[in-house]
Amino acid sequence: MRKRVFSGIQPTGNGHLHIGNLVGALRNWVAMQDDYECIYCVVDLHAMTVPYDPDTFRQARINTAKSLLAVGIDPARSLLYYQSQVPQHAELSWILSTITSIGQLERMTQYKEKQDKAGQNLGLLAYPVLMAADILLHKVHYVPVGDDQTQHLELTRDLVERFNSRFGEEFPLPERITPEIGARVMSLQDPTSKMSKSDPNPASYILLVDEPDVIRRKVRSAVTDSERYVAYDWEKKPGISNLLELMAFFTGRSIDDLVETYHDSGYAAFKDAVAEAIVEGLTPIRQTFKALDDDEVARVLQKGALDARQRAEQEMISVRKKVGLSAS
Ligand code: AQP
Repeated sequence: MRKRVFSGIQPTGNGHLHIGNLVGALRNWVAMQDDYECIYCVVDLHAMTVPYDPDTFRQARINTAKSLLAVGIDPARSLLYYQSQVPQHAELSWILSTITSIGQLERMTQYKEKQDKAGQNLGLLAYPVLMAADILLHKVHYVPVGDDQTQHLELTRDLVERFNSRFGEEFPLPERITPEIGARVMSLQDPTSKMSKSDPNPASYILLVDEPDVIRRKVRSAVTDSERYVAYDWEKKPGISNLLELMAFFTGRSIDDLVETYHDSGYAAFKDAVAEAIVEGLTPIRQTFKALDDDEVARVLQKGALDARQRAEQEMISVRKKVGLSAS
């Protein structure tokens, strides 16, 4: 039997994804379809934990779903659906919340970072419990995520151990899969903080659907340093190191090879080369995104939700029995 993989992505903002999402997570999502049974989810319930506009949320959810299809998630091979259309996610989250310590949730970096702009809502605090439920609902073995999700996955693993010892063996211990290069793509405007789609400054991120000229402008304005040579050194040159990692990803060349080529080229020429590599890599994704029809995409995700609900219900029968909630 093939091992199972689950991962989710939020339709925050207008739902468009950035190259951090692609490099840190989505490239693994696509590659894993060859060897694993993959389950991918647009986690719309998660996205409601920060301020959002209900009138544009439908389109944001569709934009995220279209981005996943455009990068190569294949619904014929992988299960793809909206989290809100599979109510077992919320049910399992409630059960897990009863064995979660509030102190552990309050220590989560993401909670601390987001509570200023989101306000201290209970959903934001409970976010990692819902994420644990997403993963455990499908009893998966691997979770491909970026570096920023390490803490949340640790909590999931703690909950597995707590649940299994309190109620009996139910969930396997999931493992995180993170790329060696690009696990944390940094903001172009502040290379010490991660690239994020809810950053108010659009120059800080490159979207998968950004037009070539927009990409060139954003890379040209990327914050670097006052030196003149290209080198890979996260401590002293975070801006240049970030660009090197991006170029390595989009060209398939090694960092050492790139440093050798661009060491003395000057920052302007290096940035031009980085921009062209990104433009070339994103063009087919942007074109596929534009060719997709919203209604057709909605139908694909509804079909995914139907399958996911059936599978989730099978899993929940066993969970309900263990916690004393079985129907008979
Ligand atoms: N900058 C990043 N570098 C590498 N990986 C990243 N991921 C996100 N940002 C980076 C990975 O993308 C997946 C989906 O993330 P998400 O949208 O569900 O949540 P997030 O981590 O909160 O992403 P953003 O862009 O920062 O969204 P907002 O601004 O809405 O909070 C995850 O696997 C994540 O690791």
